[in-house]
Amino acid sequence: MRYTDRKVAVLGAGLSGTAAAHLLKDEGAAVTVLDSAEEKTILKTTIEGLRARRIEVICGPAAERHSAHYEMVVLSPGIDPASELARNFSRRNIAMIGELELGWRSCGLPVVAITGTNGKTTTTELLAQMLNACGQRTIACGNIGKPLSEVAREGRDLDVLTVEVSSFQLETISTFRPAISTWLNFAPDHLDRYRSLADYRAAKLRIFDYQTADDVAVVNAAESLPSLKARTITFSAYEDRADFRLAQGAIVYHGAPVLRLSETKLRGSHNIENLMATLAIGLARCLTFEQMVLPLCAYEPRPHRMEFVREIGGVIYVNDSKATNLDAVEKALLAQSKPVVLIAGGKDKGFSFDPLRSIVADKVRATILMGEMAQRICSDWSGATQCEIAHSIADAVERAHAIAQPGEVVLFSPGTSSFDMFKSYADRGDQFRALVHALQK
Ligand code: UMA
Repeated sequence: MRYTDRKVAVLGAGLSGTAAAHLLKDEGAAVTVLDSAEEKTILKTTIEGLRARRIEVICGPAAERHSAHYEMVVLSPGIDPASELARNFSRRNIAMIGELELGWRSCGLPVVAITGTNGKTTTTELLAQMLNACGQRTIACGNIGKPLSEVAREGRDLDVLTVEVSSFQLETISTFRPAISTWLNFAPDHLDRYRSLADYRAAKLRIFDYQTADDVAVVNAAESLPSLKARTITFSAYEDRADFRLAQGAIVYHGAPVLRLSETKLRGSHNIENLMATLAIGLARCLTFEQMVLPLCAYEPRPHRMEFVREIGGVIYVNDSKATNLDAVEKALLAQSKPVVLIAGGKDKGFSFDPLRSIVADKVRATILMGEMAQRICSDWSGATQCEIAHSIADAVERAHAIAQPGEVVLFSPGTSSFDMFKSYADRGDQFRALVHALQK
């Protein structure tokens, strides 16, 4: 066993930390989980499950004081290496890795890793569905919600892992080497964690750090990336020099049509690039276009991503709760051909909504703002659109219903994360959908 009798601290008792702790226990380590939150705020079943296996759990202020006698520490992605909890260990020079790195070391399978500011989850799901349909056994895991450490423990009979990776996870890798690394796009995000956009980009670029000339990098041709060791395949809906590009309503590869867009259920230029990246990965995994096209055309868009909810009195309601940064809102607005009543706002992630000002002036007739950032967005967009502030999501939906006119779209595309008012973007989107369904005509 890899970690026999090693004293290991795992930071965070969420999905990643819990999976890491169980994996380390399986591998013979003496494990302690430390979490800065009070014990009562953490899932009871999680804590009971850990303690039942003699994994020590320490929560609240005591966790922050507890760093002695460990040989190694495993970090959950949501915990900033610069946080007090993590610095207790780095100050003592205790070896620190992230949960992704831990899972990778134990999984023993080739990995396709997918990063990008937007489209990671869609591409990860699209790819996993396509590979399985083509006979290459895989599961979608990583940032999508299933930690790599959990996959490693399950020991399933798989050919390859399809792993969504975030900048938070990549910050703490030290050997993670995907056979195929995918860079979808880059846009401002997570400025509540990083000091600058350059820091956020540098964390994401680590996806290529351990690749060699035997590996493949699937990259967006519109991005200027440093020179990469891996063999590259490029894609772009805008750049003619890309290997995969767009021509006359089809994705073409080196000039030959591969997939007609009208045959897929995905819409918008961002989704075209997600499809291109998936085809490029399939090509790198020796699949033929004939094999790939059918499963790609069968893929249904997931909830919370430009999801049509309902039409009431000529007004269309769209749930785009997954839009947690400005780039995603911009793409949602660009896809609209009707005047928009926009519901936006949420947690303050450290960026201004000012960059959206001109597209908002162009596409949005009225805006309803909510959450921590409501007042700030209101001043960023002052003069560009009519703004109202709502006190809850129910209030926001009622206000939108009252002002939207036939022929308009009510678009719920918050542009930031949900944690000021909701458990997750999915909880936020579920509440929006339920409120829209409850509206009277
Ligand atoms: N905690 C501390 N101290 C801190 C901060 C947090 O003790 O300073 C504790 C919290 O009290 C909590 C635990 O850490 O108990 C939570 O850990 P976590 O935030 O890493 O959350 P997990 O449940 O482990 O989920 C993580 C990813 N979360 C983040 O990166 C924030 C999930 O991505 C991922 O699905 C999961 O691992 C499985 O791999 C979510 C996410 O929002 C979806 N990701 C970001 C994004 O997509 O934009 C990057």
